Amino acid sequence: MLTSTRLIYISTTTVDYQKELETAKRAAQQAGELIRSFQANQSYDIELKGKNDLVTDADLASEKTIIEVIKQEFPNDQFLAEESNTYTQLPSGRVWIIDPIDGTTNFSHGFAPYCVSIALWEDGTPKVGVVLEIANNELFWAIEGVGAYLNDSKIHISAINEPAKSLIATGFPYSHFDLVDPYLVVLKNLMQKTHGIRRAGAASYDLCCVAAGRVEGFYEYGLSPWDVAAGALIIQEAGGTISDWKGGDGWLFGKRIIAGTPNIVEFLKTEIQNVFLEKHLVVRNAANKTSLS
Ligand code: 2AM
Ligand code: CA
Repeated sequence: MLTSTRLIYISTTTVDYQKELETAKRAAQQAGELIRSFQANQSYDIELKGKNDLVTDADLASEKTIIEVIKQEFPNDQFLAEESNTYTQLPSGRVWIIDPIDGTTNFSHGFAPYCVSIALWEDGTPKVGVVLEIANNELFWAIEGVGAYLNDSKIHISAINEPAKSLIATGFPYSHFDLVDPYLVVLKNLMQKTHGIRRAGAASYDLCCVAAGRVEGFYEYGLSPWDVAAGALIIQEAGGTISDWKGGDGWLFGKRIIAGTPNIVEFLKTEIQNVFLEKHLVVRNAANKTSLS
């Protein structure tokens, strides 16, 4: 029997990046199986890369699997992957941006969600994004210009535009605590102005929740390209907006992101800019990152 995913492909035979999408999905599913087996056997070792910065051998095995699967199909492509990354800015050409486990802290506690995130960017533009939430086996994906999907169903951002009726996702600071005080002021204000705040613990999943209309907005600081590269395309293809905290497009390496419905992005930007100092609103890239990032 044809799945609706196949029907989408048959009706859009001219769509580029289908092979890249299928490869990314296959890599994500293989990595997901691997991560589930680590979880089922409780057989992973945890190391600290920095304060609260966990890496397990499941992260390393997942990254190896994903890169191997993609390299088999696209041997000339570049890779920007969390556990082996050396890039401080996006290289030109084709680059796969990979988080082998987004939400490693969640994974290490057996607390869902935790995800695999795989994106293909080409000359600074996202082309394909795949996020697999492993515990619930939700596969979010998008191709530039084709739309955003959860498994076989098209997804769209929420129709709610009023802050007072919106649910907002965020992440809590985990290692650079310099900005905790203004962060808490923003949090307190948003608690009072919205339906509430959610903290899932995996940024790629937060972004997919925006795309699927489960929350209206998301903001965080301190994230890396691999946390946001796939989810951002999925949001854009679902009709949403991504911005850095200044309202610019420096969110991939910029460590400050806002995403959501267009109106809620404007609302969150204003709330953040009302509280954070000007100098804290922008971090250009990892090369000139400060202790405040
Ligand atoms: P990670 O699991 O890939 O590190 C949670 O707020 C989000 O922040 C997750 O997407 C998580 O991704 C990211 N993050 C980055 N560094 C982190 C850290 N040291 N501790 C917890 N989350 C971190
Ligand atoms: Ca990770």
